[in-house]
This record gives sequence, C-alpha cells and structure tokens, in this order.
Amino acid sequence: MKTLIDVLAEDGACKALSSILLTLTQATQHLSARIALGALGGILGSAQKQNIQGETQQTLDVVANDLIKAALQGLPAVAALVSEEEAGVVPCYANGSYVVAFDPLDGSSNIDVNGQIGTIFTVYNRLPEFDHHSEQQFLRPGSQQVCAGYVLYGPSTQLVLCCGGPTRSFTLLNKHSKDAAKTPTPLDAQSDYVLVDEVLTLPIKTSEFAINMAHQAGWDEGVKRYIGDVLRGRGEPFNMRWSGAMVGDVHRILLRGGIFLYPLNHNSHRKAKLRLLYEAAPMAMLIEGAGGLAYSQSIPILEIAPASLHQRLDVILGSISEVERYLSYIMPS
Ligand code: P6P
Repeated sequence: MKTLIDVLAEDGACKALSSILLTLTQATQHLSARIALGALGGILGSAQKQNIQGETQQTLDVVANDLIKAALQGLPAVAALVSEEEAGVVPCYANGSYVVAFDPLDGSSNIDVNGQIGTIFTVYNRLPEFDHHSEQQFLRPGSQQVCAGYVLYGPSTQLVLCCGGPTRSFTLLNKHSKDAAKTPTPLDAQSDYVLVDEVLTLPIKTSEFAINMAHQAGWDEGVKRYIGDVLRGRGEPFNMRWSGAMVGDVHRILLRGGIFLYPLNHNSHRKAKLRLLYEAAPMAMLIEGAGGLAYSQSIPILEIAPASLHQRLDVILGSISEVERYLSYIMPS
C-alpha cells in the first residue's frame, strides 16, 4: 500500500509543500472522525452567526475552518491563507513559500442530514513581488495552482489530489481513536490516506448530468435549450444526479463521467453561487488533470483570475464531449 507520504516522496515534492499537504490532510482526518460521530461529535446544527458571504454558519463550518486554519498557521511554509469563512487574507509566515485557499466545509446544507460534504483546497507559490499577505497572492488564474484537492467525507473518506500531473485518489484507512469526540489535535487521528487510483481518467462521453432544476426560470436561453434537449434524451436516455455538494458531484463525475452545471441564475440577487478561488479553480485543475473540461461561460476556468477573494461565477465542467456540446448552445456560432 502506498500512502500520501510515499506518493509525495516519489513525486519529489519539496518539504515545504509536503508539510502543507500532510498537515492539511491530517486536519481532515480529525474532521472525518468527528463527522462520523454525527450528533455525538458535537458538530451539528447552526453556529448562530453569519460569515462574510452573509450565510448562516453551521457548527461544522466553524469547527472545520478553525481546525484547518490553526493547523496551517503553524507551518513556516505558509505565507498566507484565505478561507470561505474568513473575510480577508490571514497573514502567516512572511517567508513562507506558499499560500493556501480553502473551503473548509463544502455542502453545509447536507451536514444535518448525513449527506455528502467535503473540504476543498488549493496551493499557489508565494509571489515575492507582493507582501506575503497581499490579496494579489490569490488574485491569479487557476493555471498557476501548484496543487489542488478535496476530501470527500462520504461512506468512505477520500482525498483527490492533483499536483500538476495526473489526478489521483486516496482512501482514508481509519485507525482513529474511539474518543474522537474530544478535541484532540489532528495528529491524534491515527490514520493514513492510501493511494487507490494512480490516474483518474474521465470518460469522454456521458449520459448523466448534474444541475439544480429549481433555478431553471433564471437561466439564459442557451442553457434552457441545452437542458431541454438533454431531457428529451438525444437518442439515449439521460440520468440526473444532484448531491447538493460540489465535492460529491465532482467526485462522481471523476469516477464515471458526467457534466456538472451551475449556470447564472438571473432571478437571484447573486446571479452566481460558486466561488472561483477555492471552489471552481481547484475543481477545474482536478477535472482537467483527469482529461475533462471546466468552463465559465465560454472561458476555461483555469484562465480566469479572481477580481476579488470571494468572487462567484457560473461553472460547467465534466466529460469533454458533453461540455463541448453545452458550449455549442451558449456560444453563438
Ligand atoms: P444549491 C454548496 O452550498 C454549494 O456551494 C456547492 O457545493 C453545491 O454544488 C451548490 O452550492 C448547491 O447549490 O443551489 O443546489 O443549494
């Protein structure tokens, strides 16, 4: 069995980057143990406060954010961090080699109903020409990511990671202590991420789509026409899945193909929901690393630099043939 440590060593990952990935994933091991306890882990329900996004925070949003933030802040390799749950850049070590952005708990509406949830993260080199805690460290196209990944807390806990080569997946071999409900440091969680897929490859074609149909009144006409044709089957029946957590839908698509769509919703005051820096860009790196495509309108997501830390955008990603077909509906020929 190869563990994450073995794979990072084989890749020749530097000590600084390895320290970030091992520390971050150790924090997720602890989270996995607490999440598995459900109500017994003291992680359900609302935290009775709002985050910078104006969203009511769930207890687990805060627990996950505080755990990962504390773990990363202690690393000399980390110059700064950005979290969905933090208003601005959190300064760390001025000489840190990397900056990290993360969504500590993706899929919050699934927490109390034992649905799929996850942690999404991305790592960039620190830019020496800016202060280590400048927003400019993060307002860069996703093509500059050093690595991106997520942890899916599902029936099994899985890590999916891309550091520029293939997208790979690992399963958590849980040896965590039975008293995980206490608040041990992440290092107490005795477990390892074991490599299960050396190279994830997205099927080129698909007959499965993921979209929240409740928002269809607000879609652009091209999106409505595309979904209308999909629902008519185009010669073969299409299936639909929507997990309510991007990590769950992206994971399914990485393993069996599909197309994930979160188009602009003109009936919503926000128009777009998903965040570029710590949701769309890391997922785009993972999907492209597995041979898929990831777009926002007609632009590859990895080419888009955020104008602000929490910028939102529409996201379409998945199997090449289906994403290209979708693009033919929204781009005037
Ligand atoms: P809706 C979770 O809140 C999230 O940001 C993504 O993980 C997920 O794909 C999407 O929102 C779900 O949105 O509108 O279906 O609740």
